[in-house]
Amino acid sequence: MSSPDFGSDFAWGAASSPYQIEGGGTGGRGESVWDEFCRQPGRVFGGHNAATTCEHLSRYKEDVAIYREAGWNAYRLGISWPRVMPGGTGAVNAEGLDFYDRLVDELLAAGIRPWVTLFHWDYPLALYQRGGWLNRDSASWMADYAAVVVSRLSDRVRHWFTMNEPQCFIGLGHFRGVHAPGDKLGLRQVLRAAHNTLRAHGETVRAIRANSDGPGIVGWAPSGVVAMPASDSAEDIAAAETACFDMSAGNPLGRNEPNPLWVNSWWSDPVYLGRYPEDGWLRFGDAVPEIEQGDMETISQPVDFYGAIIYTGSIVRAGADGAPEVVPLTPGFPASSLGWPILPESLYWGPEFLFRRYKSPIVIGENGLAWNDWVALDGSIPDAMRSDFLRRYLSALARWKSGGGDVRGYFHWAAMDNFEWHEGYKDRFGLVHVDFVTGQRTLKSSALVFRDIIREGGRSLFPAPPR
Ligand code: IFM
Repeated sequence: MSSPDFGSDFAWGAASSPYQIEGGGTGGRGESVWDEFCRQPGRVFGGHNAATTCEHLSRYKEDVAIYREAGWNAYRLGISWPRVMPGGTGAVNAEGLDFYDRLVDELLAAGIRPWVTLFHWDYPLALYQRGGWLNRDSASWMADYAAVVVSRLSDRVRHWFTMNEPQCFIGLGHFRGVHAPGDKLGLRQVLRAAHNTLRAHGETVRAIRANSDGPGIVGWAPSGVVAMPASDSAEDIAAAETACFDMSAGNPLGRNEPNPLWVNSWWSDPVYLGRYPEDGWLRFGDAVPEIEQGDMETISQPVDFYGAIIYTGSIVRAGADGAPEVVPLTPGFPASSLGWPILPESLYWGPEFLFRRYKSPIVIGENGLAWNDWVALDGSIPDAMRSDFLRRYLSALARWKSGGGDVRGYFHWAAMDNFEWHEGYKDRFGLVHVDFVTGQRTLKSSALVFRDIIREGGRSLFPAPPR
């Protein structure tokens, strides 16, 4: 295996989403399901909300300047649908669209390529009131909105994600009810909403291609279970690969998760292979969605990359009959402040298994660490755990790349500390520290480590540290 060379085209950067950083219900933005959710007592930790958050809306120039200082050549930003179209469809809020126009210009002037996500969970409340993702029209609502954004920005923006983690806004938002809109629908309705979400992705891909001013590079950003083998034996590797995609009730990941919809194949087989996985179809029985003529063709519009979102995973071995079996983590196993196990090899095996099945270049859409960082007496933010996390995870990715893996970009989550949905502000994910009282931004130590990695093209990352 040679030393990794990520190449000069590799996208190195960090990610954010509009609702989590923008703040300010001003500027003509319409309400989203998250505004309504935050108002409901008990929904969000400490009663926090995103009314102010990072004030990125007014401080975006300062933010782009610090991103530049951090050495990124790319930045994954999201567009707020209700900021562009306050009612979800129809009238466009010129002030909202102008904001993204200026942001894109500012990024380009700083030498940072914008990778734009069209939908990152702040669903327009007005559309939810019209049935939301349960309504078949939701697919064209999203495509119409996307067409407006793409028509305006595609003379400068080349890279697009249609949506971020449908597994979360459907699974957590419409099944488990812990995210907005807080619904606990039955499986049949959840699968219908998921199907419409997939149709919306496909129609949005079409809208991007049809309205682009230049050649667009289009993908999406799903999450899903990542299993990594307990050993290098062929049996354990096969068992881990099976666990990533097998929808049968015998899949230990599919069974133990509260939501079997985290298994990758339910979402990604339709997009990349043009069909739902047969074992999932059997498992869900009468609850499966109605498929109309043309739906699968819409959903499987060709895309250019797989924007994998990977934070953690499970260790899996082959059981007595070869079937996957989860290896329990030892007591005190390293974990983030949110309790997510630290498993750097997920950034080797996740891309490996996803690429084997879908044959699409990988872009790491998100990867990062929640931690309770604070400002030290000397004014620095010595987040040693995040620096170590970065080196370990990126080393695993470098090892995959060195072995021939096709990875085109890495976006750390998050660009800056922000509103972590129902967890409020108690955990920090940023490379940039934000003081939520004064608004002051400071690069954390990990941002400097990341900058060094970027400057040397990742060459110090190899070989990967031991598991
Ligand atoms: O903050 C979120 C982000 O919005 C989507 N992916 C996971 C992150 C951490 O929970």
